[in-house]
Amino acid sequence: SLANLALPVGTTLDRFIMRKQLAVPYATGELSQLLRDMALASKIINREINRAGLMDITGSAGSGNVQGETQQKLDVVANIRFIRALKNGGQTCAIISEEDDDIIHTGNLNARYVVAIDPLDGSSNIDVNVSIGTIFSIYRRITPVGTPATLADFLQGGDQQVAAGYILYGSSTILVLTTGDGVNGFTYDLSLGEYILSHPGLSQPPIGQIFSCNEGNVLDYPVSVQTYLQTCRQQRLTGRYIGSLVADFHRNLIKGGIYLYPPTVKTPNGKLRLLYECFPMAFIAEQAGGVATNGPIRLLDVAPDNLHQRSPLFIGSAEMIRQLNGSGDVG
Ligand code: AHM
Ligand code: MG
Repeated sequence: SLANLALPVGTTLDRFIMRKQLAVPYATGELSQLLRDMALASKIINREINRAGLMDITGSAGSGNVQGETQQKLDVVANIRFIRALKNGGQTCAIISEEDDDIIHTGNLNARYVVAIDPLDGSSNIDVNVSIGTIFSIYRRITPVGTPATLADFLQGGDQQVAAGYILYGSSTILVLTTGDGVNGFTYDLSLGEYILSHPGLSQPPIGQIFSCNEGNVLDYPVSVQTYLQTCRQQRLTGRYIGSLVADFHRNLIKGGIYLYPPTVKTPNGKLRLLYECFPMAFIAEQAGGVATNGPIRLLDVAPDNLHQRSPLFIGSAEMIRQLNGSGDVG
């Protein structure tokens, strides 16, 4: 049938989502609408990011703030934009965000989905014009439609994600998405205002040349991780670390590589957040043929017990994660 045809490079995201929906019998289109809402919000964020450098310049360039409008940090702006888009879109009953302590209820009691989001990750990179990203994860609620969502909807576990994705605001903007049958990348065409399928069926090379971690913390890493990193150096692999998870992950996904955020003595659970950083990235990695662990176990098998909990993360090319595991107990 038409729905099952492989879609060519150049297909718009909207068309791609529509075709996917046609392939699922009795699909209601609610998830499709939610994905379109996410994409729309990300276009707005993209616009804000691109103007950010000019925001506090007033005067001759004439691009200053509208009078009386107070300056807000970009990650706060992104948070507001995504929440607004998901509220207005109507398919999301509740959201958790890195920017908010508690569950955000959208008022859409009849909506079937909940969303966990890091609206703008890598915020330490904003002020220095380095790539940043958005990470999101979508679940079908388990509480009854018509009632407020609860913690249980968000703590279902990584294998229950129905979709996950990220947007990398880099030298170009790209949205990478999985709904559980592979991974596709859509590059934003600013002139058309559309995401265009540019990276169909992404698969991560099983082995690569790149290792990515914060070298400044190495002396606090578990011995096994230090041993593995020493092998990377002996093999003259390439060390690359941007300090933006989305950018580091994306590069390694395309080129092949491993990203490590290990536990340290000071931070035994690492730094990254399980629900809106590790889970979505792990889902995408596995769908692209990569592997993600927290050290001892498969990352998607970690049972969450808290909205903002942290987890160590080892993610990337399958063979490299295997070698890491071979160097001793991690974590
Ligand atoms: P953030 O959510 O406060 O931006 O922190 C997450 C970021 C990741 O994007 C990145 O991989 C990591 O923190 C870098 O941490 P570090 O500076 O400790 O290496
Ligand atoms: Mg973050």
